[in-house]
Amino acid sequence: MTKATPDFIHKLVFLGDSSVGKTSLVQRYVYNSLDPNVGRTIGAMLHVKMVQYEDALHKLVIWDLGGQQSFNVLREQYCAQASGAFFVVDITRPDTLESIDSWLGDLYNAAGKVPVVIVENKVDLEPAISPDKIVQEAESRGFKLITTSALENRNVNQAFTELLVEVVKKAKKKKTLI
Ligand SMILES: Nc1nc2c(ncn2[C@@H]2O[C@H](COP(=O)(O)OP(=O)(O)O)[C@@H](O)[C@H]2O)c(=O)[nH]1
Ligand SMILES: [Mg+2]
Repeated sequence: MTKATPDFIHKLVFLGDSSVGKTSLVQRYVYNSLDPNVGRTIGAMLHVKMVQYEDALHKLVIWDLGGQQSFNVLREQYCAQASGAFFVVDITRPDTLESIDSWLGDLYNAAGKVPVVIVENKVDLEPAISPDKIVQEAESRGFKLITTSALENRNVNQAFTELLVEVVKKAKKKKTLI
């Protein structure tokens, strides 16, 4: 078997409050499974996925933050050198959208202004946040927005594609891909 050598490597980080579904989204995307007993992650877990996009092989190194996410120092270390980030919202919990500024502050301090995709997760459940509010939040910041269900495997691949597209677009602008 030939070993695939990636043309590009991107660090993608998952941001968002506890229990919004970060680990479930990663599990679904990388392993196409959902461990029903997925516990609260301790530390940070790295997962790797190779993706072919625009005639190049991209290695996605996906970081999933664990239980100590409330400590800002750790958050910045976690975000360092990130190429892009997901901000995950649980549509049944309005407070998970309110925390966006705190998460983005840490991301930008650590990694600069990298692309962000807002992920509205748990769309299989009854929403407690008005969709308009999330749209407005995304539009005002120029972020892509995608609705997902890790449970029902809805739009999970698309979320990663959206972020990869944005990351590649930004890298091209900086001419680092040429
Ligand atoms: N109904 C529903 N539950 C979900 C979904 N995604 C995750 N969950 C559940 O939400 C809980 C927290 O998920 P987890 O991935 O551990 O969240 P994390 O703390 O952000 O990593 C678990 O019980 C998951 O099974 C979803 O799309 N729909
Ligand atoms: Mg987790």
